[in-house]
Amino acid sequence: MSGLRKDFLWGGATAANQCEGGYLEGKKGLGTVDVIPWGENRRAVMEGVLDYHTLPEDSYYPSHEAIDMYHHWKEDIALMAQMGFKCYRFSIAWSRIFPTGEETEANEEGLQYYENFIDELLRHKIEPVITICHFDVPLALEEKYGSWRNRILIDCYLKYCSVLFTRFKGKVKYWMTFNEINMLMHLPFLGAGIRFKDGDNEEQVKYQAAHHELVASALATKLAHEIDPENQVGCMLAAGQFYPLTCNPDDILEAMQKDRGNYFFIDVQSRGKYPAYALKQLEKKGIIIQMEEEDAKILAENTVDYIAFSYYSSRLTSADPNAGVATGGNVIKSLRNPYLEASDWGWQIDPVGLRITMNALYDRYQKPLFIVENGLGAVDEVKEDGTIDDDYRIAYLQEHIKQMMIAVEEDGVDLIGYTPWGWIDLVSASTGEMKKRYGFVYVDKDNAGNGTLKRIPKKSFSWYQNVIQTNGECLK
Ligand code: BGP
Repeated sequence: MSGLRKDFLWGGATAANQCEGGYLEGKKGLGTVDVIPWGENRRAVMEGVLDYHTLPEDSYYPSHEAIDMYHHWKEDIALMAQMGFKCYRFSIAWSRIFPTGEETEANEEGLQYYENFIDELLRHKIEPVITICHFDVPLALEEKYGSWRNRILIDCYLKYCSVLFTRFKGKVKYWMTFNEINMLMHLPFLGAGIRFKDGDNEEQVKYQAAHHELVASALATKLAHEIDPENQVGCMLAAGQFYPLTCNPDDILEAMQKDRGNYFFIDVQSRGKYPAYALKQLEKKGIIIQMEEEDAKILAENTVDYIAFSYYSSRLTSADPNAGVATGGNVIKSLRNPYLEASDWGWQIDPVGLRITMNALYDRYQKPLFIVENGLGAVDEVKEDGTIDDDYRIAYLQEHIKQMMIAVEEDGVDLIGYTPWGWIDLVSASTGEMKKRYGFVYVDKDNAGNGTLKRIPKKSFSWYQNVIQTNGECLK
């Protein structure tokens, strides 16, 4: 018997901007992600240092069509059902509900689209798990107010949340307020729609925006609980424990500080106040966050119910800026760990790191965890007979699930579920590519947007089906 909960939520994860497409259909407005191009300018736009208004006219924007789930949704839900999904983590495109973010009435067409989608999931007994904001802000709010740097975004966001909680009451229980909230510090435009202007103190702008998101998250949690006490609201962290390069105490300290840089957000969302180390650091940097009198109370009284996180890899750091060799990874910088293999994109593969990260999070917060992203981005080849043998992906997931189960069975971590990232191939957030594939289902489309969009189950499809069926007992 597997030690996982009987109602363990096996499933998969995606985000609207990376799979939906239909970027202007159904009266949808533009979102910040819709102006992030594929190619050499992508990174600078995501960092908020290149103004998207200045991009060449022939730029290609992968979110506009993505894998066109907007039109393929029934077929895609049928595939999830075939795999036996217990849940599906997806995001709602804010600008589909409020095209400019400031309408007084929600866009009925957008709401109806998601309602049909949710009803179809429920018909298949698949629990919807919703990310309210996954890297997208209505572009009009960015243009008019500078996105989350302005406190007015809190009201816009709450209006949006209120519509979702009311409309989907009784149908949706699991919510996450912001995807990878700590991404704001690393890719401010992707994470929070922050575009820097001349003369900006970038750190100041980022922490102010973070504060607004943290207050918004707490108020959304409050609202969700008021509208339906059954609602469970989670925060969401781009996780991955930092290891020290050596046992030099300076390296250990550096690893601790780096972890805090990420934990800061979750410390506030889960413990309800700015941690002492953060207050000291802000003071040292001369950053003064504008707060309203009631903010402390709001944060304290509305902490999250569970801790959701993505895990792709551990990270490695040193106090010596010249030590070690830099490597790729999910945006946050890391050194090369000689004990680990890496993916084709340089993301290091560390299944034991998942167990370590789960324990670190559970020790720190003592709240149920939810692994809402994990997976291997790889190049897949369609063989002549039309099949795809992604044994490398199966091996990656096998090892991670093994460690996840050890964390539950031997360490006693309370875990709600597991939703591997990109259960169906979709646009990569960091590179905008299609070539970097995560799915159990292949989608015929290339980096430049060519392809039939045909869905083809890979070898991992039936493998995962069996994992779910045996509640993780059989990983072969
Ligand atoms: C996380 C994001 C996802 C997703 C994933 C994989 O940071 O929450 O949106 O894209 O990483 O990253 P990538 O697509 O860059 O391979």
